[in-house]
Amino acid sequence: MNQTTLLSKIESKDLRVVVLGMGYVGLPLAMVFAEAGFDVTGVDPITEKVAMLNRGESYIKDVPSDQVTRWVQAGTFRATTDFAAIRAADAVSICVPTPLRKTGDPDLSYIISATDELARYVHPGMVVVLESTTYPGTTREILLPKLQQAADLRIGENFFLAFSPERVDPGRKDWTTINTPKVIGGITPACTEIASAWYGQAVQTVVPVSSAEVAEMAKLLENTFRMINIGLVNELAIMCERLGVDVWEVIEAAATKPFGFMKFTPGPGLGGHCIPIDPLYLSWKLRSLNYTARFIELASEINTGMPRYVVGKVQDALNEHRKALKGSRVLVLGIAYKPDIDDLRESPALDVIGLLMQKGAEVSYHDPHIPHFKHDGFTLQSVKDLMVSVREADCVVIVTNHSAYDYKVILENAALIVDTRNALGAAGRDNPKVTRL
Ligand code: SAJ
Repeated sequence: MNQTTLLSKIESKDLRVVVLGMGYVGLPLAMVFAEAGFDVTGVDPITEKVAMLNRGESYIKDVPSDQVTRWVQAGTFRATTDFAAIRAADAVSICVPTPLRKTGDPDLSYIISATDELARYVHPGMVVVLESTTYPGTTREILLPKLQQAADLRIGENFFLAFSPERVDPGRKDWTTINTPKVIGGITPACTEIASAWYGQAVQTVVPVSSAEVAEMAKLLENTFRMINIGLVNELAIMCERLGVDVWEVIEAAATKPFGFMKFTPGPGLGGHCIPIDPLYLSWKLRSLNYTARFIELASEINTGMPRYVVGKVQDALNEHRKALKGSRVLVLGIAYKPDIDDLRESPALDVIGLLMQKGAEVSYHDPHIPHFKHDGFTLQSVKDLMVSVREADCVVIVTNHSAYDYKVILENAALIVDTRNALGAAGRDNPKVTRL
């Protein structure tokens, strides 16, 4: 089967789609393809996930169960742990994790194992799109050779391979998989054309680019941009403290500029599964090319240093009240990596808590979205009665500013507060009980 046959299958929606990885990227994507009229099979190695999906149940907050039920009952979506489903597929999207190893190097094991499985079943007449965030060159250097060894595949003639970065922001309602523009870059122009035609049937806007590397790099720019600007305002907070200037007021003033400026705010560090990780894929790749990505490395150094900076603030605040950090009761408010979610991945709160414990503080936490957690060998439960714990604490540290908190009441009842998010606003400025970043 060649390009013409594939294009007609795409046009007629007869294309049989497989999505590898039923996570926060793959499941919404599978639903968007099903919505567009394609027959979709979700493949995931976790049997419980597969069983839930086949019962029409969703475990991803952005995907309502009735959406899964609709397509399961329509017979156009099912899930399986068996990669052999690829044998009958015409099109495959790979949506697997790309974390970092403990060493800080990229962990491509998920991409490699998915590609090895794919190579067992790939056949002429297929289009494959990698969505997982990775370093420029992965699609061409890792996927293409593995897949081409597998069968009589001629890239751009009877087999099409592209990269399209996922842009899923869990919990966001305004920009979702279907309406967020989708960048797509192929190994060859024909690959870009086929992948764009396929995705163009399902998402509102496709942005074809000239190569897989451009698409891989565009994603890294998106998230490196955020990481570096967050690092900039974190360093600005450190500089403003030395200057005796309120960094929050400075940022609010700068943000009145209606053009040429984008507001970021300082915080206790950088959490999440994207921003702290994706840029390190880029700096790692550049190191292999004997180039040091200094902006990324400097921003990463500043961002990863923020938890220690926050603990220093706690120490100084207690010291002002003739208390040692050692033995003091410190209550951490909010531990998710950003407000109003329950995701702990890479959360700086974990580093803040670990450092406070190392220095001998009696640490407790409260998070309305995270009742308990285990980290680095310790398990903590969210305190039962927030206000009792606020009153009992020698110092309260606002690490994640969930909107569920009544900051006015917390301010009234706390002896001391370190506010790392300007959650208290003006009430926290020039207040002897409050220390801000
Ligand atoms: N953070 C700051 N200051 C800021 C912004 C964020 O300290 O001004 C911290 C957050 O507290 C968090 C970390 O940085 O710990 C990352 O925050 P984020 O707002 O970037 O949220 P993420 O990690 O959920 O990023 C995702 C990204 N989406 C994808 O990669 C598909 C990012 O590109 C989005 O821009 C971002 O969501 C968003 O805008 O919500």
